[in-house]
Amino acid sequence: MSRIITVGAAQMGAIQRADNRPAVVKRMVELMREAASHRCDLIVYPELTLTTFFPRWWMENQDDVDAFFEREMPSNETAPLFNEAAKLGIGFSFGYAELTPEGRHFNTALLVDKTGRQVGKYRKIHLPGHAEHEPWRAFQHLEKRYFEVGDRSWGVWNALGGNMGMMICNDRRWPESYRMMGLQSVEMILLGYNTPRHNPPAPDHDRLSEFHNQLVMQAGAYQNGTWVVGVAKCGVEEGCEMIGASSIVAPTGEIIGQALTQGDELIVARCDLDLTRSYKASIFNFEMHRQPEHYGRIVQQRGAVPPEGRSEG
Ligand code: CDT
Repeated sequence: MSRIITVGAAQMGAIQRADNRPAVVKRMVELMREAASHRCDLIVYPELTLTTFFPRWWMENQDDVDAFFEREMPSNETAPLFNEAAKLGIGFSFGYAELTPEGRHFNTALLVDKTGRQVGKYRKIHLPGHAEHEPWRAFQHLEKRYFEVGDRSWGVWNALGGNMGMMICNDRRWPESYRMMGLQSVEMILLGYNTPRHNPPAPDHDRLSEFHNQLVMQAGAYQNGTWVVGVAKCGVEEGCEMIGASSIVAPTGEIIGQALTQGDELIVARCDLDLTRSYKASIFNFEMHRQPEHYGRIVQQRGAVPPEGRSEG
């Protein structure tokens, strides 16, 4: 048996502060047309696709912050994307900064099916970075200041012929994100990211940025028997370099398609959702092999010391 979803991972190059939403949406529409020419069922865009990655700046005026947020979806500015998708009969997923009618701020991803129905919404749970101004950094990473932690867990939606889930950027480094969806029989995880190469508190990690990106997506895919579509916003944005390497990862854990550039680039793969079956039915048959009743006991009976208490000598 095979259940094929042809997916396009729409990596986006840098979006500068002066680039307005219509210009960004135009780039998204161009990638969407290219995806349609490859008969894609679904196109996936990055985290916070519509603007530059604004958490890199300390802003004191809330109006300046809110200018990066969307109060409605679709809006006049994003309508061309929704209209083009309906015309082409293609599903899509993208990330944006969401300002709710109640005034709440979330880092959000949306899934729209081929009929234009908004089937799923996810609000980022693992917000990295910091909440206060840290002037010693070349770039801030103020997600903890500008967003609330997502108010709902990871959902899985039956759409486009399969069980679809979403996570956002830093979520991909945490096994819990994949497993919460794995436990709901997810077959394809859509994931956008903005990852600066330089991590100021741990610069020794910088040379491993792409490796860690691949490591977590490949492990998450394999350990949950799911496809993972990881899509970057990358290139040099306002002087800050962000990694690319957008990847489509099979349930085998293998990367079957990867971007080569640091700019707008579409990678396309025919993904058989039935490839998830042998993993879900054998080595990762959760029903048969998981032992959650034995996971709850966190003990230090073997003398483990928390890192801050460890003697370096
Ligand atoms: N956008 C996002 O979540 N980026 C983080 C950067 C971590 S370093 C503060 C990531 O995990 O890629």
